[in-house]
Amino acid sequence: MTSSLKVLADSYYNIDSLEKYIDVYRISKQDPEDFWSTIATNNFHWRKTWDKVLEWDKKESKVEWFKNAKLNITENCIDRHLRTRGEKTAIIFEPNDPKEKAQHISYNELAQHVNRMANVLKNNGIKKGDKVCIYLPMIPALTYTMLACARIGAIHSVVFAGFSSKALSSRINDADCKLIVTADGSYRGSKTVDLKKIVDEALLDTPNLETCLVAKRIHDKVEWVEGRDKWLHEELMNASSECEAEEMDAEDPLFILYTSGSTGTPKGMVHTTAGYMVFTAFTFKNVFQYKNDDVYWCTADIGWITGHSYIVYGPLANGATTVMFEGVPSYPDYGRFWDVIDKHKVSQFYTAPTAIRALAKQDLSFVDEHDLSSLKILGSVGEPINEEAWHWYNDHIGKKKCPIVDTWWQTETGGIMISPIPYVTPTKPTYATLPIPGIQPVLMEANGVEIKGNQVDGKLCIAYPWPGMARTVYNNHERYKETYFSTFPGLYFTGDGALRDEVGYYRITGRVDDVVIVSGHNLGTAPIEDAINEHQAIAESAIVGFPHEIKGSALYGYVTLKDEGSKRDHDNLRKEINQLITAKIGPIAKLDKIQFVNSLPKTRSGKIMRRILRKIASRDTENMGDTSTLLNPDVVEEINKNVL
Ligand code: 6R9
Repeated sequence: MTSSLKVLADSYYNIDSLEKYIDVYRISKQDPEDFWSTIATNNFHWRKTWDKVLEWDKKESKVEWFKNAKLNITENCIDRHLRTRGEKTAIIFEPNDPKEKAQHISYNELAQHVNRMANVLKNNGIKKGDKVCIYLPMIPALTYTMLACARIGAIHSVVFAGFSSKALSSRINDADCKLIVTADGSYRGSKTVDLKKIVDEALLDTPNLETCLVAKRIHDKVEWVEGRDKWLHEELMNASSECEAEEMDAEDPLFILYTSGSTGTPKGMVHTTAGYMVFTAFTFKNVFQYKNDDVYWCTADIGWITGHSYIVYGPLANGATTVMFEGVPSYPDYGRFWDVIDKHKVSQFYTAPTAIRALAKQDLSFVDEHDLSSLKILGSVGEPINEEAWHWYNDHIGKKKCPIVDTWWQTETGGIMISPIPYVTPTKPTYATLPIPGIQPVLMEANGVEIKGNQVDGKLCIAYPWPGMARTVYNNHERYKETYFSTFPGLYFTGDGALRDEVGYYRITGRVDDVVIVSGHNLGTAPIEDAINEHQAIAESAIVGFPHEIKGSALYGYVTLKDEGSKRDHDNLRKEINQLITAKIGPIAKLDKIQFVNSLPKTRSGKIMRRILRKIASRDTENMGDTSTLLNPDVVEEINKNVL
């Protein structure tokens, strides 16, 4: 890049006009390495800078950014802010119960909490490179623990605290975690959840896990395994609040986070230190146009990538104030989100379409009771936002004056890839609009030919590496290559379909594979089928998604019974199936509809044809597409006749 372009990119860490966006996008495409290196040089604290910006081994699908640079992400998220904004609130913790006082945790306090926690981990034998599982509700200890891991170079693996003990133990074992941090329990609206009990069950099956640290939250009695279990508050009392940050290599893993694929077990996506930091910080700054006094709130759970990137790392790297909400949108009533916005004067609000749809169904008085005038920007993430929800969000929450950023991205991408930049990119309902600078989307035909031009649709791929991309699947690089880089060699395949309109705006049309997104949670159908098939009366099953007013998609199961099962009462069986799923995966994966069928449509090679089942479940049977590869075409009619 010539020096004048460098100067241009420098001033563009914050893109604040369409002209700048167009310029900086052009620069980023001409020379992505120089673009990212300029962004990285000027906005972060490095102990040592890189020898090479990008190393890309296409054949091995191996990508390294900022090669040989040294840093610690917590020095960027905490220490460097202490001189200029030590007393600024880093985290506002809003508890489940609105009567419990919110906590304002300053950057100075955050530093102390994180260091203390880091020392607790060290005192319990955790060293650089060790894996730590975190199974905590949305309480400050969750953020402290993640950052404490990063401080000492341990790799965190956060497991969403709604997953069952089976799901938890398999993740602990897959990542070979030595220690788990959990809580005695969690609040969820008017209920409590016995987290420690779930952990106790999981730990029956995790031979290499040594220590279980338990945070006190619901002050309930818990079972105790001497030698293994320790109260976190007691450990913290004996720990110093000073802890040197470990020097990390740019490509040292920062965390593992599991995501479901279309087949097989969940994949432990590995994100590394420097690239992830640069990408989440840059995208946070631009997509939310964060200004110094803003209060930013993302409602996601930190158990998902959205929470990692846009509650914790992106905001803190920018010295922002980020809200952490423990509760649910319906407690004590459906006005809770709007109450929290009013109470903390939230300026950027980032949530999921499924929440918007659920809240839009309630009486408008829940919204109108609250002053939402602090809002400047609204965000959406997790699944396609339908037009009706978009307009409700725009009219009633944004009062038609807050741009909506419909942000498309994935666990694997680390951060936002396609999104409007608010007050810069004109928005269009249901469109994620334009790529972030540095991101090169392409649309592909199934036969591997790129679809150029506008007003086209195809399979969404990314043509050039970006710093935030996951580097591998933990312990299984072959699976990484196979899943993301083999469909279209040399390109990252997202698994999503998209269309590009007449001006080049992107609209995501959904998964092209077998992942179903229920209320914003990605669910692979295979593990659910696996769970059901364990039922002694059941022969086989196939799960597909179908459109659902609130959840976006819901699950529809087709089940064939063994002989003994055919005598059983169907409603009882349905109950048992959902109980099994709850135990094996979690309640989120329960089936909305279960149809008992004589057989499933299969291809000659024995694969269930989910495409057809999807159409039946969605009542979209006019054009079934090509059924010529079916082994048993007559079952289709029978299934369709009895659709629920
Ligand atoms: C961040 C996150 C990724 C999948 C992705 C796509 C869907 C996410 C979307 C969207 C349409 C959006 N998705 N954002 N679809 N519009 N704005 O959700 O990560 O849980 O890994 O899910 O979610 O299908 O491929 P993850």
